[in-house]
Amino acid sequence: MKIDVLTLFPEMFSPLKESIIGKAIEKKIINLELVNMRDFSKDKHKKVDDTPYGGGAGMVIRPDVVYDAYNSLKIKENSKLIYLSPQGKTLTQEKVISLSKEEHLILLCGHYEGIDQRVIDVLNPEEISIGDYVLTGGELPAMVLIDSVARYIKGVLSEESINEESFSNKLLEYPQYTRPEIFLNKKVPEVLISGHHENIKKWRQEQAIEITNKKRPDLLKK
Ligand code: 4F9
Repeated sequence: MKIDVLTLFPEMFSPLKESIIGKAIEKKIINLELVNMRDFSKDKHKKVDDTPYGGGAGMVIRPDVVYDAYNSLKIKENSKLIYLSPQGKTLTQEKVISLSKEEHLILLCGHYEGIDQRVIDVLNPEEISIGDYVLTGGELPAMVLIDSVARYIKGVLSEESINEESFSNKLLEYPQYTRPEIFLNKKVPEVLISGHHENIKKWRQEQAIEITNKKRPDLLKK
C-alpha cells in the first residue's frame, strides 16, 4: 500500500519508524511518503497560514498551499483522500479493515485552527475522526489510522495475531501470561500449563466473554 501524508510537521511521524510498522516500511510492504506542505508555500518566508477572516483566535492554513501540495502527488483512479477531522465519522475496526484494502491512501493533516474550507470543499476528502476530543492537529490521528490499517496488510503481522486479536470476534482479549510460573506468589492459571489445547481454547473463550461482559458490556450488545 502507498500512503502519502500531507502535513506541516513530517518529523512528528518518527514513531512509525519503530517496531512492527517500522519493519513494514523497511520491507516496502508500506510505501510511506511524508510531504511537507511548507515546501509548497510561495511566500519568501515560507508562510503557510494566516489569520482567520472574520476574526478569532489562531491561524488557518492557506488553501493554495494545501492544493498545490495535493497536486504534486501522483493521483490515480483508486487514490483515496482522507482528512483527519473531529467532524468525520469515528474510526472503527470495520472501517480500518475496509481501508486496508485500498491501494493508495492520502492523509491530509490540519493543524492550528484548521484548513481554509474552500480547499476542503474542492478536494472533497472523506473525513475521519479518531474520537470526540480535540487535538492540536491531524498528525496523531493519521498515525493511529496508519498503525491500525497496516496491521491488516499481508506480511505486516503473523497470521495468528490477526485472527486471535481483540475485536476480530467483537470480544476483548483473554488474559496473557508468560514466565515465571510463580510471580509474587501468584500462579499462572493451571489450564495454561496443562498442554490440553482444547481446554485452553475453551478457557480463553470463556475469559474473553467474561472480561467483555465486565469491562465493555456495550460490545456484547452489538
Ligand atoms: C482529528 C481529532 C481526528 C480527532 C484534528 C484537531 C482530530 C483533530 N480525530 N483535532 N485537529
